[in-house]
Amino acid sequence: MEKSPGDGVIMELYKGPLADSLSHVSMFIKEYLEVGHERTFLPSFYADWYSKYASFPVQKDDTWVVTYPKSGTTWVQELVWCLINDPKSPEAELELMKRFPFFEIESLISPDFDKSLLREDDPMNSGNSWRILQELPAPRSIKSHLPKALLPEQIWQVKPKVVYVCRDPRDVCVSYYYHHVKLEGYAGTFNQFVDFFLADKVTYSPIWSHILTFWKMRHEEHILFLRYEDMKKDLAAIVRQVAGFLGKEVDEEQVAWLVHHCSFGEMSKNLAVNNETFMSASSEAAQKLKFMRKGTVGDWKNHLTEEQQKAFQAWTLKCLEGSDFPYYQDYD
Ligand code: PPS
Repeated sequence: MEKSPGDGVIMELYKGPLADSLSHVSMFIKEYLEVGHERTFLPSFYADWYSKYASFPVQKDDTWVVTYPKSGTTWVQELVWCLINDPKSPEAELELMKRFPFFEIESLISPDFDKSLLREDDPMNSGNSWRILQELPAPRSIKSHLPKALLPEQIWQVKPKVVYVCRDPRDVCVSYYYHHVKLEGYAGTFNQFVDFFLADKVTYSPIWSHILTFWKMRHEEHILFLRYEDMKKDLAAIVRQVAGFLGKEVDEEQVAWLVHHCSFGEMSKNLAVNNETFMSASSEAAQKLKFMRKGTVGDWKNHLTEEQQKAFQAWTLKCLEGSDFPYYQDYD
């Protein structure tokens, strides 16, 4: 499956050495594509969605939250939604996926996947998310994990507000592993998952070019670049920063309310955002895990062997060659 650059993007079915083991990583995905110049790793059926996504009409008063997976997306989504809307209104109790849809979710699920296992109104069920997106009233809030090159082209002309969040790739890798066990039915080992991650052969990889393209755009007026670790350090400061970026005035009482509402403890209890309504894989390991798992900085220290830490270091230094990105290089 290959499209010429004239069609907009190059897509090649991945047939490399990890192809066989990768077919067991997700119950939704059997084959992967490498898409575009960054060779973004995406499910094979993404090909059917590419044009729809590229030509999606963007509105100036949209707010897009864009991240590599497991970087704090849900956390920032809830904060952004509460700043744009009335957080004490009944709508705030609606599932986040319905008030803040996940743009490309349908391209992550095989059309052959047995959807009878899903709730009828599950955003992963055929057509649901795309319909939610079409019907979303303005001002819309939309989540995406797509890299810059694959987001709707109009984002770069219309320039709606885009909040980008990154997180230490080592913590992302740990969180993404548990995500795969819980939500994708992954039954392989953590060590094997680390190999996939460092080879940039997990969905949405490569993470570094994902982060660096937004890092380079961080001074543009319609882009806000955040880090998960800064949110952990001082959420009140981030609440003020995001409010300022969105043009919303907040007093100190509202800041305190938002800090509490968006704390890990509160979000873990909040059914509208804790994603416990998602279908978990059937394994015992999956059933035991929570989407709101740990919410900490540096959990990689509890997971990566010394050898894996060295492999992360070499990979990071290589990916950051020529870049002024200053974080996540503390390998002492
Ligand atoms: S997803 O599936 O890609 O949209 O996941 P995402 O929301 O980006 O990331 C999930 C991780 O973010 C943690 N999380 C939080 N941490 C701190 N405070 C709050 N309020 C919060 N909400 C979500 C969540 O626990 C996942 O990280 P890990 O390390 O797995 O706990």
